Amino acid sequence: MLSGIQPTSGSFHLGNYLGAVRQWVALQETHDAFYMVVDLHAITIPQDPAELRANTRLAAAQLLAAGLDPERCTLFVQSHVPEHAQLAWVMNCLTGFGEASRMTQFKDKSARQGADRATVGLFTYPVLQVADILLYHADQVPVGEDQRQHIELTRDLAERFNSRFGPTFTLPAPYILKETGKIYDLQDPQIKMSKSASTPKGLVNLLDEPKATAKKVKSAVTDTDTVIRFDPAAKPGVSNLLTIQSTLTGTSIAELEQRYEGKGYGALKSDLAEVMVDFVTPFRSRTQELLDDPETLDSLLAKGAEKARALAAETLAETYDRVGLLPAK
Ligand code: AQP
Repeated sequence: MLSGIQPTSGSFHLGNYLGAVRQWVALQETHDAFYMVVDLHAITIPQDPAELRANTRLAAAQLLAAGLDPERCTLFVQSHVPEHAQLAWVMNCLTGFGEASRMTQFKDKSARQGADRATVGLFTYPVLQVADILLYHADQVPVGEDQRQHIELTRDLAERFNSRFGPTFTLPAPYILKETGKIYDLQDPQIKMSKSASTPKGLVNLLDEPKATAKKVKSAVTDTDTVIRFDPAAKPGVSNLLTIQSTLTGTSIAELEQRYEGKGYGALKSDLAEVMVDFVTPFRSRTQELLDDPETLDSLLAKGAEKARALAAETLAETYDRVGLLPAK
């Protein structure tokens, strides 16, 4: 099991948490899990160096605050394990230019940046993701729906490598929950909640002031009807709110529909605002406590990198050997 999150935005948003991180916490109990803060992915878009460093620690602190336990999983920073970039080069040499051009995340992100400003790093970042996954022989990758295409690319490249050079890599499968694979923007429930595409009012950052979060939930876009029913096609806004509430409280959607029968959207929003405040308040203080002790955080990340590196170095050595690179004496 392997997954990663970018240290780009400072705070994680609700989509990151419900789509990915929440599953990471659950899966550390049942799997040999590797989780990382993907700083090499972050620099595919211009970053301020001091902010990137601070955000990398902040991302690690948020993962621990969300429930990752370094005794139960391997948590590390991607750039601390140089084998990621090394394997990515080999994988770049197996990837078709047209194949990489079809990645929709690249198309979206480069369109937002402007074609002239998008970098080659942004173009090949799905291939770095391929290397991330293959290094650990991950068979499952817990992510949001927006990453499905990259897992498919990973399977294609693993298969290509295996058939050209002999069985080496495990073919991974995406681990995407139907319910929370795509959390939507609160103001525009047709688009996914995203740090770069959402408006500030549509994006719930977990480290925001709880009061501001409650306000965003209360002003979420719904529809002109009054019935609280889960129907993503006809009622995307209400369905998104039901999904969030159901996941955070462990109450089924059917139960929530029953609870709000005959009640208006105001009741749902005000309950959800309360649920959100109860969730983010301890999350924020736990994150802050972890940040207040950067030495412990750094040494924990160093231990994670050491463990990850042992496995990654083995996979890279085998890959180099299969490809025919002459070993250094
Ligand atoms: N709206 C979402 N619903 C469900 N899952 C989501 N993820 C992201 N948005 C949603 C999942 O979160 C994990 C980490 O994603 P990332 O490293 O790409 O983090 P990010 O850059 O903060 O995510 P954004 O907001 O989606 O970035 P942009 O705006 O740059 O595209 C992944 O597993 C992802 O699927």
